[in-house]
Amino acid sequence: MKPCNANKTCWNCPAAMLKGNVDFRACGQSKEKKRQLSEEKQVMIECSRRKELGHFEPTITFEQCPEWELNENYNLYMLKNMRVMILGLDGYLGWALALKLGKLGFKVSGIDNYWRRDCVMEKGAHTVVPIQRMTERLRAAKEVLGIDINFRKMDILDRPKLKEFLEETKPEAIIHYAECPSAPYSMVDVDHAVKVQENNVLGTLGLLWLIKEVVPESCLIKLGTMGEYGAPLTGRPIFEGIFPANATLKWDDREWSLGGELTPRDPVSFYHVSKVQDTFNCYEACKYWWLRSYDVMQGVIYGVHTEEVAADPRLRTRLDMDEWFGTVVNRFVTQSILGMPLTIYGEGEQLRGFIALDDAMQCMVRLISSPPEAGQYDVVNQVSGLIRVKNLAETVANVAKDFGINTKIQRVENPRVEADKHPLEVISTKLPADLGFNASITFDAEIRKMFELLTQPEIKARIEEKKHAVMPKTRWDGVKQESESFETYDPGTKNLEDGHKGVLHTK
Ligand code: USQ
Repeated sequence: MKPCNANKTCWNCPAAMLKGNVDFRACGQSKEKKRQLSEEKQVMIECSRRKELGHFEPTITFEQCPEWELNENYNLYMLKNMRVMILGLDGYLGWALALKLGKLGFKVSGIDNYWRRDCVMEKGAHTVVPIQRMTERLRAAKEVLGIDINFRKMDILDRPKLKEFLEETKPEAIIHYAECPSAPYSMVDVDHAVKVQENNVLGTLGLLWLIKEVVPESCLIKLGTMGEYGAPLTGRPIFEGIFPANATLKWDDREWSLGGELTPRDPVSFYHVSKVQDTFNCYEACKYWWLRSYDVMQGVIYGVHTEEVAADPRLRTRLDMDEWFGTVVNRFVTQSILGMPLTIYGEGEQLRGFIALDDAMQCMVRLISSPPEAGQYDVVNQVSGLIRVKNLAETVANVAKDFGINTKIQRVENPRVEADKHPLEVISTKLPADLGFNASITFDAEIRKMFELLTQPEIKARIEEKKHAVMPKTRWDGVKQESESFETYDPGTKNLEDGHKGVLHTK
C-alpha cells in the first residue's frame, strides 16, 4: 500500500520557505483561496534543505523528494534527520517520545523545568517506576540506544531563553507536552488553579509568538485532551474538533451550515479549561500568521511499555499512582498490587476514550511526518478504544488474578463534578484513515505488561511506600475530605451489559 503521506507536497513540508514571494500569511484561512492565489500568481518557494533548487513551484511530493525517506516499518515518509523539539521532555510522554524519535533518526532537542517531579513530591508521592536524574537519562540514551538528545533545563514561561534555544536548534516540528496534565491538581485551591492556567495558557500563548518570530514554518503539535469536549448528554457525536462540511444547525424553520467551525467545548475542570483556551489561541495564531498546528485530543493514556523505554531500567519513563497525577488505569493496577479495592468514582458509568502509551507514540510519529499545510489548524481525536470505568475495573481485576492477586472493587463518592452516566459517540478517523495509524495494543495486553513490571519487588516496595497518596481527597466542591465509600463488591458480580456502550468511529 502506498504510504499515506506520499502525495503530500512542499505545501506540507517545514523545509519550504513560503515567505518572501507572496504574502501568504495574510490571505485568510481558506485553502481554496491559497490555491487560487498560487495559480494566479505562480507561487515560487525556496527550500531550506535544497538550496540548489533556487526558486521553484511548491509541487514536489514527499515521494519525489530525496529529503523524505521511506521508513518501511511505518510505511511512512520521514524527513531525513528532522529536527524535533519536545517541550516537557522529562515527563511520562516526553521521555518516551524522545527515545522513540531518537531511535528513528530524528534530531531531538527538548526542555523541561521538572515541575512534574516537584508536583508529585508536593503530594508526598513519587513515580512508582524509578526514573534517573536527567544527566543519567541522557547518558543511558547514548549508551544503550546510541542517541544524542540536546536538552536544556528551562521553564516554558522563560521566553528569552526559549527563544535563544529555538534560534539555535531551528526545530521543524515542536511537540508541546509542557503543560500540567492534572484535573485534580487544578481543583485543589486558588493557587493551584491559577498556577495551572498560568503555565498552560500563557506558556502556549508565548510559544505561539516565538514560533511566529523564529520558526514560522515549523509544525506545532500541541497536546489537547478529549476532556475539552465533555460528554454531551444528548449523545451528539464528538467530531474531531471542527464540524464536518455537511453539519448543520437547525432552529425554528431555518438552517445554517456549521461546516469548518470549531465544535462546542464543555471542559470538566480548570485544567481542561486551560486546554480549551489553548485551542483558541492555536487556532487564531494559525489564522493570523499562517502557522501550522495539530491539536491532539488525546484520551486517557495508560501503560508502561515502549520498545525503547524497556531497553534498560535507566530508560524507563515515570508512572504515577497518586490521586493527582495517576490516571485511572495506572491507578487501578497499582491499587490492585497494594491489595486495595479499585476506586470507581460515583456510578462508574463514565465512558472515556483511552490509548496505550506505545500507540500514542506511534500517533505522534505519524503526525510529525505529515504536517498540515501552512496556515492550517487541524485536530485529531487520539483514542484507540472506549470503555466505562466500571468495566475497566473488571478488566484490571481479571488480569490481576493471573498474577495471583484477588482484587475487589469499591464505589466511592465522586469527588468530581462530572456526568457519571452518559452516552458517548466519538469520531476518530483521521489518524487511522488518513495517517495510517494502526492501534496495536489491547487493554488486556498492556495491563499485563504493567503487572509484570510493577510487581517486581523494588517497584512494589515503592508503591507500598506511598500508599497514603492513593485515596482521592481533592473534591471539586472544595471540601477537604476523603470520599465516602458506597459499596465494595467482587468482580464478576455486576451486570455489565446495561447502560451506555459508547461508539467509536475509526472509518
Ligand atoms: N476515575 C475513577 N477512579 C479513579 C480515578 C479516576 O473512577 O480512581 C474516573 C474519573 O472520575 C474520570 C475517569 O476515571 O471519569 C478518568 O479519570 P483520570 O484521572 O484517569 O483522567 P482525567 O482526569 O480525565 O485526565 C486524564 C489526564 C489528562 C487528560 C485526560 C484525557 O490526566 O491530562 O487530558 O485524561 S480525557 O479524560 O479524555 O480528558
